[in-house]
Formats: sequence, C-alpha cells, structure tokens
Amino acid sequence: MAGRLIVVSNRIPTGEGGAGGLIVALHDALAGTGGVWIGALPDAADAPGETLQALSEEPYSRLGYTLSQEEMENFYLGFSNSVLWPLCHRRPDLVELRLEYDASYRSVNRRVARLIAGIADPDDTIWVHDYHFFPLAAELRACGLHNRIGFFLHIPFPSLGDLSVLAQPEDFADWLAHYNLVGLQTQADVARALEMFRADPRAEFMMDGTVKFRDRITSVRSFPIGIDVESFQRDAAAEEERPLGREAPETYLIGVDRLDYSKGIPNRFLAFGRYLETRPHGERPCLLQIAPPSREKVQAYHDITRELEEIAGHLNGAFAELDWTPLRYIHRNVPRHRLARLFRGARGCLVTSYADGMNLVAKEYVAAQDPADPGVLILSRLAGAAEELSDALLVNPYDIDDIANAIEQALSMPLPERQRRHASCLAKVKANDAASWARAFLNVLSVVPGTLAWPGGIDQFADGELL
Ligand code: ADQ
Repeated sequence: MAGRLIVVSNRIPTGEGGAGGLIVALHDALAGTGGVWIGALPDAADAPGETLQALSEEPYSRLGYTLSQEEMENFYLGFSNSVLWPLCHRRPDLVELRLEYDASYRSVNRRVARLIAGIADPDDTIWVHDYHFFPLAAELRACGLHNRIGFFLHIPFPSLGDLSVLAQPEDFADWLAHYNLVGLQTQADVARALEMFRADPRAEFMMDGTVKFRDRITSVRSFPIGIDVESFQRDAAAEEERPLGREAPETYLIGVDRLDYSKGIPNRFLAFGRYLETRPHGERPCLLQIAPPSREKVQAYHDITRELEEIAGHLNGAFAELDWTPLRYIHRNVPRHRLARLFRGARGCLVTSYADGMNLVAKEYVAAQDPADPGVLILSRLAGAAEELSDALLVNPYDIDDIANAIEQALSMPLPERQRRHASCLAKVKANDAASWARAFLNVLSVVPGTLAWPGGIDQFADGELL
C-alpha cells in the first residue's frame, strides 16, 4: 500500500482491555502499516464536534470526534440502531422511521467525511466499518476524494424486500457503489447484495464480476471475520490452572451475547426448558447465560430484557431445587480471560441467533476448547459462522424442539465424535483468523478496479450526463 491506512469505525478504542476480535484485527493491521483510526469519542457533547481530537500517535494515530446528544439519539440510537439494525437483521417490523433520524444519519456522515477529507492524502487507503457509515464514501467523493475506499459490513446484508421499507430505498445501492470494494461476511450476504444490484436498472454486471453503477465500478466479496485464535487459546489454557470454583456449576452449557433481539435468547431458554422436561433421570446440567444489556433506550431492547427475565423466572420456578439453579442469567461483562476459561469448562455452547453477521462467540468457544476433551458447539444455521463451521451441531433457531434435541445430543455425545467435530471447526477457525481477515480485505482493496468506469475521468461530468 503506497499511502497510509485510514480506518473509520463508529467507536474508537479509547482505553486498555476489552479488545474483541475486530479491535485486535484492526489494531494489527494499523500497527503493521502505520496509519490513522478515526471514530466517535464515547461521551456525547452539547454540540457536534467540528474538529478531530488526537488521542495518541503510537503505534498509529487515533483521532476522535464528538457526537452531540441529539446525534446520539437520532444518528446512533435512531437511524443506525432503530432503522438499519432491525432492517439488516430481518426485523422490518421493528423499524422506526422518523425524519429526524434520517436527517441526522446523513448529516453525521457528511461531517465525518469533511473531517476525513481534511487529513487524507491522495494515496491513502480508507477502510470504513459497518452500518453507521453506508453513505460515507458518497460523501467523501462529494468532498473530491478519489482514494481507494473499502467498506466492511459486520452485520447481515439486508434482503431486497426488507430494503423497500426504507423511506428512500434507491439510495442504498447508490451509497454502496461509491466504494471500490464492499466486503461482507458470507457468500449468502454477497448473493443478497448482488440481488439488490441486479434489481436496479442503474446497475450493470461486468465480465470480471464487478458492478458498474452509473459512472462507478464496485466489487462485492465475502471476507468472513475471524478471531485472534492464539491469544484466546493461551488465555483458556493458562486459566485452566485456576479452578472455576463457584463461578460455574459442575456440568453446564454456556451462552454469551450482547442482549439483543437478534441473538435468539428467548428460544434458547425455552429449548433448555424443553430439554429439562425430558432429560435423563438424575442429570442436572445448568445453562450459564451471560448477556449484558445494550442500547436500553431503544424500546425493542427494553422489551427483550423484560421478556427474558420473565422466561428465566418461569424456568427456574418450574425446575429449581434447593441445591440446583438450572438457569444462571448474568447481566455483566466478564473479563476476556475469564470468559475463555468459562468457555473451556462448558460442555456445550449455545448460539441461536435468528440473524447474525458472523458471531465471534462461536469461534471463541471452539478456540477455547481442550482438543482432547472438547465441548460441543450448537450453532444457528442462520448465523454467518454456520457457513464455515458446518461440523457444529447446526440448528434452526426458530424450532425449539430442534434446539432441545441438540442440547441432548451435545450432552451425550461420545468423545470421538466430539473430537472429530471440534477438530474440523478448529481448523476452519485457525485458517481464517483476525489477522488474515484484515490482510485479505486490504489485499483485494489494493487490486480491485479504481473508482471510475472509464480511466481518464468520467468523474469530471455531473452524474447522469453521459448516461
Ligand atoms: P456482536 O453482535 O457484538 O458483533 P459477536 O460477533 O458475537 O456479536 O461479538 C461479541 C463479542 O463480545 C465477542 O468477542 C464476545 O466474546 C464479546 N462479549 C459478548 N458478551 C460479553 C460479555 N458479557 N462479557 C465479555 N465479552 C462479551 C457484530 C456482529 C457479529 C460479528 C461481529 C464482528 O453482530 O455478527 O461477528 O460484529 O464482525
């Protein structure tokens, strides 16, 4: 890469610890090449930030801008998390359309583009992350930037039908076409993105697989995200010396999620209850569910929190005994090294998302296992991870009996079958870790066709003038 790498994400890492796969992957990519990471500062201000604040210079510079309180509500909780999040997670019924959300989303993207344009050199590569910034490349182009700009969407690509719920659905394809490369988690996501372009009369498919959209050329490819396998394995093995003690019951399954309606936690609880009704005599396994609440100001998140408390209460009411609480439901964040230890001790892990870009918990659970005596991953076939981890126990997250049967199967699975399934999943997790994900994306971004449909600069003409 000739110039610097400029990474843009909604949040910028501001402190020590709490590093998930994404942060680690981007940190490695930036530390290797040098560059800049730009994102919003965690605390909202009275007014939108019109400048970038330097947070650090080593080993790469981190620059933050402030969102105003109004933007937190309308851009972040509003358009990003009450329109785009449900839309991409196949819940158009939860979409809340409001003019002020739409206006704030566009104006934040415009302002962030201006801030980036103020520091970008012509040979810098810009890598934009996630649904908060669909229109960012279009805004950067409007500022006159011709740089290579890539986009990675961490969540599922919406279906064509769901897109029509947007007030101006035609903007969506146009926004994406301003990127040189659109990276998605799975082949299924790529298929949905191409379906959207195919249905759009402004798009044309080129012989080399790229999409020509008006005067622009864009490429759409899948780059399944991975985790930092070695560090997770190290944590899990090192912590093994420290017994879990009262932190975990003797025989348990684990679920770890941000508390979100897309993660399918109610059906997981109901399926565990169904399993308990029919379990073999004398077995008393527990489900340890760790799910810190998120985005609580959004009604749908408030509702799912209440629903889960109700189901958990019923389940423990029906099955608990004096010395056995079947469901332990914890609303806190757990430090990563303890999480790795809890994964290693669990006989199974339940990932039952109704829709999920990838689901890193599934990969972390596989990495944390002892290969000699591994637990079993029960994985929703609607999570992106299922495309790679086909030797997990794949379940339909809408089918409670299917999940209950998988729990029974996991708890009674003979050792050779557990080892075989685990070895197959681990090989896939290792083959595609966080660092190789970032490398693969940046390599492709550096070779995909440039922005313009015709070298020489159709860009100098106004949109549509030549069409
Ligand atoms: P998320 O929806 O946040 O990510 P996921 O991929 O599972 O979902 O990542 C969650 C991360 O947070 C994992 O690293 C997990 O260990 C950690 N975590 C969750 N609960 C925790 C807790 N209580 N304590 C400590 N750590 C916790 C989005 C998309 C996913 C996609 C990722 C990355 O929704 O589909 O896989 O981005 O692209």
